[in-house]
Amino acid sequence: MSKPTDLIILADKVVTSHGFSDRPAKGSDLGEIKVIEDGAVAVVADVITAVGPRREVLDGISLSGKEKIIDARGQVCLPGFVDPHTHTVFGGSREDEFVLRITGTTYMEILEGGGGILDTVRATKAMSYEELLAKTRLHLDRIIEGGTTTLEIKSGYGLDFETEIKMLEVMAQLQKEHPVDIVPTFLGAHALPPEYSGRPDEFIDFIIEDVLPYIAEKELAEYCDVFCEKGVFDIEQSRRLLAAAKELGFGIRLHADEMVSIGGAELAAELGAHSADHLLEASSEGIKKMAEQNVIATLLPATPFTLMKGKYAPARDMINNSVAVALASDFNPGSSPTHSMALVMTLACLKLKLTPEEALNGVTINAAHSIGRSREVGSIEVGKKADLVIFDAPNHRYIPYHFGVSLVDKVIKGGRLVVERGKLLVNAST
Ligand code: IZC
Ligand code: ZN
Repeated sequence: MSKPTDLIILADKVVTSHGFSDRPAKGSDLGEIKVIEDGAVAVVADVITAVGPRREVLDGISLSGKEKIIDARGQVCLPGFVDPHTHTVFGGSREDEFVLRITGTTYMEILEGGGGILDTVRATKAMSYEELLAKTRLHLDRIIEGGTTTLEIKSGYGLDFETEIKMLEVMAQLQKEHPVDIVPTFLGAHALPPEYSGRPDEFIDFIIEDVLPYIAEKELAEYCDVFCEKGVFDIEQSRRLLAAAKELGFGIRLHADEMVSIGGAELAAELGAHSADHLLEASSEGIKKMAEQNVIATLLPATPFTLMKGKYAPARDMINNSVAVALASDFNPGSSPTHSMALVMTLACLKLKLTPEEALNGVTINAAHSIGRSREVGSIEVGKKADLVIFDAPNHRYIPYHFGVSLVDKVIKGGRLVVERGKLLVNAST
């Protein structure tokens, strides 16, 4: 006998991709979504057991009278957002750098001058584990209130053994206690620390020999990433690090071709990376190779927006070349101080010229593919985790259109109501 239903959500519209759990949505499929009018979702424990028109769903289940009903008529129900690229664990903030950039200093000039990432490294080192945990917890509260139910988080503000591990341990602890799901990535090669000045190869050796094996043994990260960029780590250093990481069983991803075209997209394809991210300057050859090797392009339009670059990733070229496009916030204290995936959808529409449907798949199912979670989350389909968001909106297009305020009313994470009227409930943490 089937288990009794625990939760039923009724919504004016249930909007989701369908059939892209095993392969990402590419080409014209990126715009494919299902809009179920007068829809319902049934949940047993933390799993979706039925989704469809209200009458069909209600007729298909036997009601015990004990199930909780969320009546979201007049609203839209979407899958929880998946954010596949963030730097959410960090000390301090960088509003002074924000002002410097407005007045003409570039992001890379600030980094070369010992600020930027290195500023955050100093602030992160200065915080105790408990302080960092508390600060990150607050960010996660706001993140889930914005409708994100799964996110990737990178280390990379330690650049030494102790602080990198401290960051990853903060993630592990919050995975246990916070309702949001975290996918941890090790980004030890995020910048060259001053103590290795002029010796980047030795720093890469240190990461490969002293840090990576420990993280692998303790299972503190699933992915390994590198800031592969002119003036940071070059192609050869990135290749060496990522090849070693792959050998140890990490999935690999890269910050690639963000500022200068140096062959990051090609390297991602060569190494069979899961995802290459940013890609503003990716070559057409690199884009073709990514398509051939099924590397996901994770695009982060809030970053060139913040950096006032006036240039965005060639999303349409990628889509036309059958590269799977995902979207992420790049939440970090420097180049993207936002974790709003609704804003990312707006920027994807206005700057990358994606349709709202393409943007929606970019922040849900393709984002789940970017971090290896497409079988569990990213769409409202039977068997998937009940991670759902209810928006005060008449339809899904309204969400990127009406920007600058959160339209999130409720968030259901693993079948539990954790956000109501846009606020995290006090008993939401475990
Ligand atoms: O803190 O500036 N691009 N890493 C690479 C970042 C941005 C984060 C930061
Ligand atoms: Zn990043």
